[in-house]
Amino acid sequence: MNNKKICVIGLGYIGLPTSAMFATHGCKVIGVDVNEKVVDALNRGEITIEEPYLDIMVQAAVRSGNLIADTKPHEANAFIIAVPTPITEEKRADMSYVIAAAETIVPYLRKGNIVILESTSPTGTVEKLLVPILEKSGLKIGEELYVGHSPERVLPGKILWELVNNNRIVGGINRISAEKIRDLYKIFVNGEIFLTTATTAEMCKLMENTFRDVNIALANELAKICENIGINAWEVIELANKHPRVNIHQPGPGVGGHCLAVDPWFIVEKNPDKAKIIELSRKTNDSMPQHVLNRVDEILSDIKGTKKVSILGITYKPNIDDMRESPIIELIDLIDERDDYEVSVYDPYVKNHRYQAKDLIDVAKNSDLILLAVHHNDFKNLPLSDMAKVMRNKNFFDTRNFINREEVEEKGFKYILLGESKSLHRETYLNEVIATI
Ligand code: SAJ
Repeated sequence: MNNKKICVIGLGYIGLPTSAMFATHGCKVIGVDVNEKVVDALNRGEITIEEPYLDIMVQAAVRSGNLIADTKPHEANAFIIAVPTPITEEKRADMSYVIAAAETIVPYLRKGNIVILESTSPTGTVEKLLVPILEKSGLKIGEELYVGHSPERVLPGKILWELVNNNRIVGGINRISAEKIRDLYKIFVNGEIFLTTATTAEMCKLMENTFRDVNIALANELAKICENIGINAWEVIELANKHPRVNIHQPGPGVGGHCLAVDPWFIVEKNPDKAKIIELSRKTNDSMPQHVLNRVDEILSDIKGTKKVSILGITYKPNIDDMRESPIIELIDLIDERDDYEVSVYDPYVKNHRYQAKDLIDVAKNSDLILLAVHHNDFKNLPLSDMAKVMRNKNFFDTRNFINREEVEEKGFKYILLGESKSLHRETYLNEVIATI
């Protein structure tokens, strides 16, 4: 058991699990949030976000007396800032929550304390934004107050497992800060902890998500190219990835979430003349909802009057309830701007969307096209026959290569796949190739 007292600012997707983790490892944790509802719920042992097993862990932590919530910070040994860093309309990092969090802890800082920024931030945030605020405490930074950045790296849906087992980067404003922060995380982290400077740690975090975004952009570009030249991008990717050093990612209707669709812009913001591939990749991924709509236009070009599109899935990725930056929301907005379309959606994880149908049959009523937008496990076995019965035209547009083509066709649908030729059917194409050899 250890007797550390930790104050976590921000009780969201990262702050709450991190608080519960420290608390169930024997620390006294004060979780701080400006939202009273979140604070009250936590003090009752309840949570306001969805993440597997988090409810059980939080309940145990609160019952043990090790985790309490408040709207104000308390004195502690360590302060962890885990507040959002959203993006503005101008694609710049909105640092107002980080600034506010840093300012609220200043009166509570004491000699020997540690301050850690976990929020994903543009490079230079710790040294140029955080440190000047913390200096108001009168403490000598790096000697009396240890400061650094340790970015979260966990995947929504697997947060608890990844918090413990992922490797972690700790960037300090000096070596002693990094070492103190490492020792704190060692309380629950089983992965390796690597030490570096604060600015390097900030860039590592941004590049991890940028790496993924750029690779998805490459896959999306490939999808568009394959549609033009009459081959199947998914097949290209599967076969190319047989190479031991190639890992092309998956195309789709766009990239969402609060990380991949946001973080690359933080690099562009600080390096507009240099970050060319990064910016183009962002724009490529952002172009996908419009590209999907262009394909819908083609598929339904023969239909006169208002066309109805039924969208399956609106979250930013499968098997979670998170809709932040979801490209499907963008797609729905684009369809909304058109007078010739009607839209209905069904997502088992989402309750109150304005177009939400009550089930898979309801969403398909009078529809001209089923558009599989998110590959939730729930969509593995669709009631295709019953859906077909209530539809006006039986088109199935799979943007995730998720649904079995033969099964869909057997039920009388025309199957269209994102990243595949518009004109040539795959088998027909293969036959043609065989015939010409
Ligand atoms: N996507 C594709 N094609 C792919 C992979 C993903 O289109 O091949 C799309 C998804 O549909 C989704 C988006 O990308 O819309 C992002 O999903 P994701 O599962 O790749 O990542 P996130 O945003 O949920 O979490 C990422 C993770 N980063 C990396 O894997 C490098 C996670 O570890 C980070 O902690 C998180 O960002 C974060 O908070 O930064």
